[in-house]
Amino acid sequence: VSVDLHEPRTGMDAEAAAAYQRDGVICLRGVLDSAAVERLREAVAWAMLNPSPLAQEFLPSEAGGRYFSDLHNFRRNAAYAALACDSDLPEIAGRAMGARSVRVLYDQTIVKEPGTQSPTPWHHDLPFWPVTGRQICSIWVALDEVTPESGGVQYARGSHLSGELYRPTQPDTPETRLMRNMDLPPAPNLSKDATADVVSWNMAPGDALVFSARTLHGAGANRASGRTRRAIVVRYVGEDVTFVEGPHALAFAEPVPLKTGDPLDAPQFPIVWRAA
Ligand SMILES: O=C(O)CCC(=O)C(=O)O
Repeated sequence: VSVDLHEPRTGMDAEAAAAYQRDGVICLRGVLDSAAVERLREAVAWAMLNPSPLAQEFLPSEAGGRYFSDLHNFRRNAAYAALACDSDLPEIAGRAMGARSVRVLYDQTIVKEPGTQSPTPWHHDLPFWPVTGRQICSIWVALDEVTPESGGVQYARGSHLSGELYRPTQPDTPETRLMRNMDLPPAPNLSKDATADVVSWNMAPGDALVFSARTLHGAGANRASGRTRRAIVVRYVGEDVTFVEGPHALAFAEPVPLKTGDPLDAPQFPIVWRAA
């Protein structure tokens, strides 16, 4: 695969929204200032010392490197809450998706330490999640410099428009076999496809990727010696999104009091932005 490497855009304007709609992904420069980045680095360090019951180590300790994930920290940590609910992120999500109102779906912390060999397999997020609709996006905020060597996330440009859905990249166990969408076909490995139209970005701390839940993406190993790759990803939905009962790959700490077809009107999913 050849990856088209870009620099981030400078603002969430109409052109950026059109690019998000067309390509399924954009990268924005300087969404957070350095003080906010520092507060969130401290929050990630806190989360790694105090992991929630839904935290995961994606690698055995003897594998070398470390690939840590935690979920829903905006509900237990003020710095995460400020990012998810009170920063520029909700408005960026609303303008990109063309939504009139924006709710937080959840947040995820992803830390890939240097020497982590395992790639993030190609996938898209929607089949993991208990929702359906068009207005579903993630904002992946870099807390470190990100380059191809440190495992910058790669995206298949325009893949959100294909209409295809692929199974979650869960290990095959009796429990995961019962999850929704595990009967879908596996996502193609675009790293092996010379014709794939793949884009990625060189990012500075505070830059952010905005991408659709339908856009195929994956990431390589972190081969950058001495440079960890910390990110907080906040997932947002607009008003056209409804709930789908599970079980799904994405777990919530508390039961979600909704039925299939309901709007996401529940305390887990606060409204954080409305169009003027
Ligand atoms: O950070 C990564 O390597 C993958 C991120 C990802 O898959 C996501 O945020 O949906």
